[in-house]
Amino acid sequence: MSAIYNPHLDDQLAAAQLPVAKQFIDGAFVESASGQLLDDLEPATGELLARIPRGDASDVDAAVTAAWKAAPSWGALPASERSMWLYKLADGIEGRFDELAVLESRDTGKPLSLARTMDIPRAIHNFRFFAGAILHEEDRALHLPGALTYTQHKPVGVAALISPWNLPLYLLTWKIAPCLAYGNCAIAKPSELAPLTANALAEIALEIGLPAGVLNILHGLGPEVGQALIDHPRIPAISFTGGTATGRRVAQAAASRFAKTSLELGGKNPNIIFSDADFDSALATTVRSSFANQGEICLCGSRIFVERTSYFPFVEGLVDRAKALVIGDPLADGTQLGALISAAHREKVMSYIALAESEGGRLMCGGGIPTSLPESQANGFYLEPTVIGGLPFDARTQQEEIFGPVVTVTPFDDEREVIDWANSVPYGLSASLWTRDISRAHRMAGQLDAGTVWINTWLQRDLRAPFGGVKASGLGREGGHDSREFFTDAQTVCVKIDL
Ligand code: TXE
Repeated sequence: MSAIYNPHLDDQLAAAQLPVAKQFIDGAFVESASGQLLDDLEPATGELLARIPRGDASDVDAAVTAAWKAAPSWGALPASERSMWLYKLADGIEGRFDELAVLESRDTGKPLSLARTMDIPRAIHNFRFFAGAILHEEDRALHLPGALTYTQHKPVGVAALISPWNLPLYLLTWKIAPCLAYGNCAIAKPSELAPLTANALAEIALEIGLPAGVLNILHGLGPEVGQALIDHPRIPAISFTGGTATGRRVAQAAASRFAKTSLELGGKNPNIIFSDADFDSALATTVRSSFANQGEICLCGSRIFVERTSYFPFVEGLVDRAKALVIGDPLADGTQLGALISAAHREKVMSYIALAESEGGRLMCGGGIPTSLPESQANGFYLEPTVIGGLPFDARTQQEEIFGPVVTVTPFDDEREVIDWANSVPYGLSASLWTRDISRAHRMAGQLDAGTVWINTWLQRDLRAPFGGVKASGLGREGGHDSREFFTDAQTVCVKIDL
């Protein structure tokens, strides 16, 4: 959690020798123009973890100047050379794998095992995927009598990349990798709540000698440095992942100056489980899609609809498994659930549990702060995995994004009903559908308001596929060719041929 710098925490930091991040501008680590700092707290303990610069519009100006200075030569490099730089960044992350996994776990409260199996491997994969992808791009040639028309993809130049705290390095590199790969320079802003692996990535860029200005990383508060980025007249593209309310601000700021935007926002994703599904597999995956990363993944399934004939055994299984999840020190072996990102976020999540009860919901497990934690974790931002039943599909708890280890369960009777309920929310990021009836699976997939539909699985990703949401879950797609479309402008060239 970030807060304005508290000098009393200085001694703690010096004693622990923990990182002090800096702005990374024009290939060098520098103080922010304001000279002010923010405190970065460790969610598992509530104690100071690091300090970061409190960036502002002056830092943004400096980064924009550096990025545009580097852009022409970076964009002119052959794809094979940019590819090589991306491989070097991937190797650099891999070379510091253990350290980065610990940093990510401590900065976010997520289990170290998850950082090791998901966050850091995916950050490496993001760079390697786009390093390979740009070697295989093709443009179109269109033939008419008397004319040859062809397309070419020109880099947009400089892009702002703004990411959230839940999957810090994973999501930041999902933006940085294609941005750089397709010939642009980046100004990346990690969340102020989990900034440390981004700082480590800047160290890696420096170590490998990435040309100055190609990757700039700015720290600070969203409404300050983030707002200055989205308002900046010389940033033609903004890729943003975060909350829907912030996404709306980004869209408004960008629209006023016709900047390109890609917005990946919140979700309220349904898991739909039919009685003919593989029960054990549906149950095991639903436990994961409910509580992985403490439920703080935009793709988590937070509304679980189960066909009435299987409802009781399924919910009983879900509750038993939720109760058995090991919650506690993210760094300890065997921990399955760590701490939420901040005290404020835990309060928000808990306010939804209270809301659910006031709406007539029944708490089937969890709902409170765990009481059996060791003293070292007593001030951490933990919350029990929580299952709530008995709510109508249109209760606020079933409509609004909670973004924590809280799910609702609801029985349904037929396909039409559950599609209507699934589509009743303002969001449309993903859905997970469980059935052995192939026709039903395909028929329903097309009817669900969701950017991604998983059938008998969850969170499996092919990075060539478009990723994004509909409705309040966002605008635009990234991944594979869609990332290329976003980070470049297609230009059409028409040549007259004398016949
Ligand atoms: O996200 P914000 P917050 C949801 C989740 C959560 C809610 C708010 O429901 O409770 O959003 O979380 C930067 N101009 N998700 O407040 O504010 C900010 O610094 C430019 C879903 O933490 O959206 C950070 O880098 N940038 C989500 C980034 O935006 C601004 C993941 C995201 O922060 C800015 C996280 C501004 N005015 C939360 N204000 C998902 N879909 O994965 C903030 N930022």
